[in-house]
Amino acid sequence: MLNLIIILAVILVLAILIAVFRVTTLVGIVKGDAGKYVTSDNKVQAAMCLLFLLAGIIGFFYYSFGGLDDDFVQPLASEHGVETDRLFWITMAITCFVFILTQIFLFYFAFKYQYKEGKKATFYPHNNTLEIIWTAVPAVVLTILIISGWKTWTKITGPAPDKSEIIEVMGYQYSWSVRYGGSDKQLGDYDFKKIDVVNQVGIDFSDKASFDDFIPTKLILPKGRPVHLKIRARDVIHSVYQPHFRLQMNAVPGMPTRFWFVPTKTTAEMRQETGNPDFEYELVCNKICGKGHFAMKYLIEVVEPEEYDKWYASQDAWLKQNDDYLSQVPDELQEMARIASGIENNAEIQEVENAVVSNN
Ligand SMILES: [Cu+2]
Repeated sequence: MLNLIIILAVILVLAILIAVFRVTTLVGIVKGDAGKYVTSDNKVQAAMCLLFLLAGIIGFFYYSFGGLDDDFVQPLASEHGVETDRLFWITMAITCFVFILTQIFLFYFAFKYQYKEGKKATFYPHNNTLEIIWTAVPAVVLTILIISGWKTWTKITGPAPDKSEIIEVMGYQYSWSVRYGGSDKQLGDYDFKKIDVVNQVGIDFSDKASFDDFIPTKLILPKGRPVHLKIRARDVIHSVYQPHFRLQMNAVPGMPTRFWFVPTKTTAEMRQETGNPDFEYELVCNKICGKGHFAMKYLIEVVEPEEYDKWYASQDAWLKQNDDYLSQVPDELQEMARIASGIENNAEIQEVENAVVSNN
C-alpha cells in the first residue's frame, strides 16, 4: 500500500514538473523569447542562487546553534576532554569560516556573472601570486591543525600513570563485560580457550592474579583518579565509546587496545549540572557490529574516591561466586586460590592450623 502511494506521489510530482515546464515555455513564447540565446528564466535562476545562499547560511547556523544541537555536544567530564574539545572547536571555527566564505563567492559570482547580452568574459588563464597564496595558506593552517592534534593525541594515548585503576573492558555480541583486579589490583591472565557459558571472559585460573578478580554489572569509576581501560573483544570489532569522557577506542579481537583518562565529575554532580535527575554516564558500542548492536549500552557510575574504595573492597571475587572453577586451579595453588578469592578467610585457616599444632 505504502509503495503504491510513493509511486503515485512520484508520478504526480513528475506531472507537475512537466506542467510547470510547459507553462514557462508558453510564457516565454508570449514574451518573445523564441530564438533568444538565453531565455528570461536566466534571471530567475540567478536570483535563486542568492536566495539559496541566504537560506543555506541561516539554516546552517540555526541547525548548529539554534537549539537543535542539544544532543550533539554532551557535557564534558574528563581531563583530556578539555583539550580535545578545544581542538574540535578551533578546527570547526576555521573550517566553517572557509566554508561560508567560499559558498558566498560561489553563489554570489553565479548571480553576478549571469549571462547578459553583449557582455564578454575576461580571458584570465593564470596568476602565479594567487596560486601561491591559495596553496600556501591552507598548507600552513592545515599543518598547524594537524601537528597540534597529533601532539594532543600522543599525550592522551601515552603511558598511563603508575597509580591508575586498571579495568578490563571486553566487548562481545551484544554487551560488555568489565573486570577489576581485586585486592591485588592486578588483572589475571585470560585465554580464549577458557571461555564457556559462565566464564564469559575466559579468565585463566592458572594465573595467581586472577583469583581475586571480580566482575560487577556496572562500570564504577573513581572521580579524579586516572583510570586505565584495557580493551579487547571476543568476537567481532566493537568500539568503546564514552561520549561524556570524550573517549573512543576500538575493541578488536586478538589485538588488545587501551585508553586511560581521568573522570572529573561524579554522576551526582552531573545530575545537578544537567538538571536531569535520571542522568547516567554510558558506555556504548560505536561499531555496527551486528543485529544487536543497538543493545550494547552499559551504565557507568562515577563516584567519590572514598566511596569507590569502599565499593571495591566489598566486591566478591568471581571465583568465590563460581567456586566450582576451583577445579581449574593447579593443585599447588589451590590453597592460595581459596584464600585470595575469599572462599576461606585467613582467620579460619589460622584456626585449623592452630588446632593441628595443638593436637600434635
Ligand atoms: Cu558492538
